[in-house]
Amino acid sequence: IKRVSEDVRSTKEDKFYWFPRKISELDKCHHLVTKFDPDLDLDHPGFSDQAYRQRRKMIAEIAFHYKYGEPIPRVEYRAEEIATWREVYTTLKSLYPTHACKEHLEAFHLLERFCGYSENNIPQLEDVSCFLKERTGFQLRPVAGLLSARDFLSSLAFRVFQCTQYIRHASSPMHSPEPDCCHELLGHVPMLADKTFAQFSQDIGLASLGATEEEIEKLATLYWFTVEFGLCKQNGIIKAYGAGLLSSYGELIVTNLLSHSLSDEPEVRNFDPDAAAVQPYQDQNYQPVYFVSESFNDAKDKLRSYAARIKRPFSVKYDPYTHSIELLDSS
Ligand code: NLE
Ligand code: FE2
Repeated sequence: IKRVSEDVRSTKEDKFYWFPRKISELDKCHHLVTKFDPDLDLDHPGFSDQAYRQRRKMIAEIAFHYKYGEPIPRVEYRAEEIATWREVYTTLKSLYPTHACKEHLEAFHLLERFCGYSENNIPQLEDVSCFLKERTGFQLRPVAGLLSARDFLSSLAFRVFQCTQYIRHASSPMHSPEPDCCHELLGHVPMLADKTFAQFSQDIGLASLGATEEEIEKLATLYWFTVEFGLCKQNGIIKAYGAGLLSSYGELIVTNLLSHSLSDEPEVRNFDPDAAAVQPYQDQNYQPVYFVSESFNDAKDKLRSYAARIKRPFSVKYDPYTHSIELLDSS
């Protein structure tokens, strides 16, 4: 509540939330939400594992100290962490040929060749960030846990993806309600290597800058049903492109994409941003509803027309040369 009054700036008679205008100001976008914290959440699989909680704290320190422009410090992962990674990696890899969209498959192949992706190695964020910069101009920065939707989305406006660096607890490899490095590296990173998808992600970010709380909530929900849990049709077959699916073999199998008829459980609907933006979602367990897009281009166009209808006292333009936001007065 306090943050609200602090963050509302006024220009002329219009009030809007503070937002970063240049990429280095993402250093100020670090507000965590305490959901899923292994120290606070009794249901967290690591709650009674002191060693795990200690390790999470160590890795979180990297994110707390990180400043824009620095290389992302490397983590030397431990044998038990690599064992969890191996379990997740090998199972998902066996599902991708039938369940993942072609953009994911292509990028995954490149990541194995050039970025240290293998069942025996947890790739380093710094290496992956360099790879993405070359592909789509996206880059990573380390984050200690789940960020507020406003801070998370605003980084996307700059083609910066906030990435966790710790790994899920060994007792629940097939699904984690919170992001971890399996989710980021196996779910998000391959998709961010695709040009159209990268633009789609940045568009959501740009739409969020200075938006009202209500609009942020809707954009975060849209993000949830696309970037996290989106499906798309390729050659008449439903495939996954959402990172939350592509990093959870428990959920990827349960979606039962291979035998879907549109009336089965879970429910699969055609993507419509106005509907997706207000659809209640499940963030503890598997989704009861998914949205399927015709293509990324189609999803991008639909999102753009949704975003154009959001009322703001200004419009924004990203300057890729200076990594900054230009404000255009639209009143
Ligand atoms: N459920 C996903 C997984 O197990 O990797 C993470 C989703 C984070 C929003
Ligand atoms: Fe995610």
